[in-house]
Parts: sequence; C-alpha cells; structure tokens
Amino acid sequence: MKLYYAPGACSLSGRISLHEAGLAAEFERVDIKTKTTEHGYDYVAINPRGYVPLLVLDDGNAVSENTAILEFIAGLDANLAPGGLLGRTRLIEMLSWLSTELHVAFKPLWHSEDEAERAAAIEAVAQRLALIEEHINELYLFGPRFTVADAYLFVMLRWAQAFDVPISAPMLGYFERVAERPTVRRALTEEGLFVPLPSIDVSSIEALI
Ligand SMILES: N[C@@H](CCC(=O)N[C@@H](CS)C(=O)NCC(=O)O)C(=O)O
Repeated sequence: MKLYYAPGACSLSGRISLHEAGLAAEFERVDIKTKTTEHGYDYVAINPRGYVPLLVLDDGNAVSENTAILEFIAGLDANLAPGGLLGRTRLIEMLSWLSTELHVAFKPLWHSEDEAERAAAIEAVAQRLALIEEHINELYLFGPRFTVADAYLFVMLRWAQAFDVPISAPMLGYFERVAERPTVRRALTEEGLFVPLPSIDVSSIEALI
C-alpha cells in the first residue's frame, strides 16, 4: 500500500491508523501547492481531485476521501472500529461529521486573509469541538477503544491549536492522551512534526514545590 500525504494534513490520520493496524505501507509526500510528489510526479495525474490523502492498494486500486480511507483501514483491523453493526454505523456517522462539519469549518483558516471570515471560522470550529466533547466521557470517542475517528480528531485538534481556537481542558486532556500513543509519536516523527513535551528544569525545582 502507498499513502500519498502532506505533513500534518488530514492524511496524518491515515498514517496513524496504518501504524495502529500494524500494516506496512509506503508514504509519498505531496506538495499540495504545486501538486507534485516527492519523486517528481504530477499528483493530479495520480489523483485528479488533487487532494491528499490517497491510498493506493497493492493491486493498484486507489481509495480517495479521508473517511473512506479510514473506514477501509478499520475494515482491515476491526480493533480500530467500535464493535457490532451499529458500532460500525456509529463510526461512519462520526467520520462523516468530522469531515463535513469539522474539517470543512477550517477552510477559511487555510485559505482566507479576511479577518472577519477567519474569526467566524474560529468560532465555528470551537462550537463544533464543543459539540463532540460529550462523546469523550471515557478515554476516546468510542469509550476505551482508540478508533480511526480518534486519529482524525487528533489531526483537527492539532490544527485548532495552530490557529488559536479555544480548546476546553477535557478536550486538551484528550489530545494529550492521543499524542502519547506510540503510533502517534511515530507518525509525527516520520512527518517531521514530533515536539517532545518540555522537560522540567531541575534548577528551578524549588519553585515547583
Ligand atoms: N474531500 C477530501 C478533502 C481532503 C483535503 O481537504 N485535503 C487537503 C489537506 S488536509 C488538501 O489536499 N488540500 C489541497 C488543496 O486544497 O488543494 C477528503 O476528505 O479526503
């Protein structure tokens, strides 16, 4: 399998999910501005929609749309989805919402210079994050089990922090919990994004007591 990605983009959720599933994959970086891959190929010829992620399977079939890719990976490792038929439907429900409501709400923050539009987008993202907070009453979105939806929400929370969207303490706690997973640290490291938590300066330890 090969995942076309851009560092820190929504494709990071696919990389995390592949690592969670223990699946071997190649990763090819795409410059999403010039639409060129790291090996110099025209990305639009590979994915006419021009977006990352794209997952190309070993038989040559290509899956586009982040939610479809995440659902596909959950199909390869049932541990990455809530159990049962209704659980699977709940996963699709959550992935759809993350994509069509939360992810899309960030668009002006990526593409607009207009301050009013940006402020409205920050508010829209904050409202949407507040709406899903109630789902995290245990460790993750679906209770104690980490699913592909958590990988997607983690990426959205990285963006939210980069754009100074206010984030509640429980949501921040959730973010830090996900960030500590070895697969997430590995994925961030591979994309050149891993930032270790600041270590405590022992020379000022008295100030902490
Ligand atoms: N509908 C697509 C959208 C994916 C998407 O927005 N990808 C962004 C990175 S997170 C991208 O490739 N942007 C490039 C562009 O806007 O040209 C999906 O859900 O997979």
